Amino acid sequence: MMQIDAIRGDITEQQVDAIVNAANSSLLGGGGVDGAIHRRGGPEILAECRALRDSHYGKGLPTGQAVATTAGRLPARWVIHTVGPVYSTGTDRSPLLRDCYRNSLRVADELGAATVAFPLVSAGVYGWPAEDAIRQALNTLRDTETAVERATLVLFDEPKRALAQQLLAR
Ligand code: AR6
Repeated sequence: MMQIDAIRGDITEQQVDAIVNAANSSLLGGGGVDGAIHRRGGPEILAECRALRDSHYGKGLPTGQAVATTAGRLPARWVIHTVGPVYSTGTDRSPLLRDCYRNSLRVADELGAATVAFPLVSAGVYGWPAEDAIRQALNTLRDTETAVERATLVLFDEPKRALAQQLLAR
């Protein structure tokens, strides 16, 4: 069974096989996690993203899906780019949020990645309430069939890490 951890940290510093990027469907960069990954990983990642757009995703990567590139100068070997849903009070978009974690694990399996680090997808620019984002993340990681050995949820601040730890302990 996959081990699940929650730590406080910076996703770009994780020494794992693959880190997940909270991207947007353009795959061409942005702020938050996405900005940090491209800034620290260097131009190679963006070049691969452009090639993916040209070859497979002319209209962009759909919300909930995931695709991999190499990781440039980052310690990880791969970056798995996924597109979280923008939070909405009118519609329940949580199935799409869970798809991000499920599909990222599927891509990790295809790569043969044994260790994967996830940011809290959608919980920044995309406005998802942190506590629910953490619940969705942990429940989906726990319920997904995968050969990945360890998934680490990397939280950017201490209150979120503490909350995740509390939910994990249940
Ligand atoms: N390491 C770990 N977590 C981080 C880091 C980091 N270096 N930086 C931010 N966080 P966000 P989203 C946390 O906005 O909501 C981009 O412009 C942050 O505090 O990165 O899915 C993309 O291009 C929050 O808890 O992702 C898209 O347009 C969580 O990571 C859009 O933002 C996710 O915040 C995606 O928005």
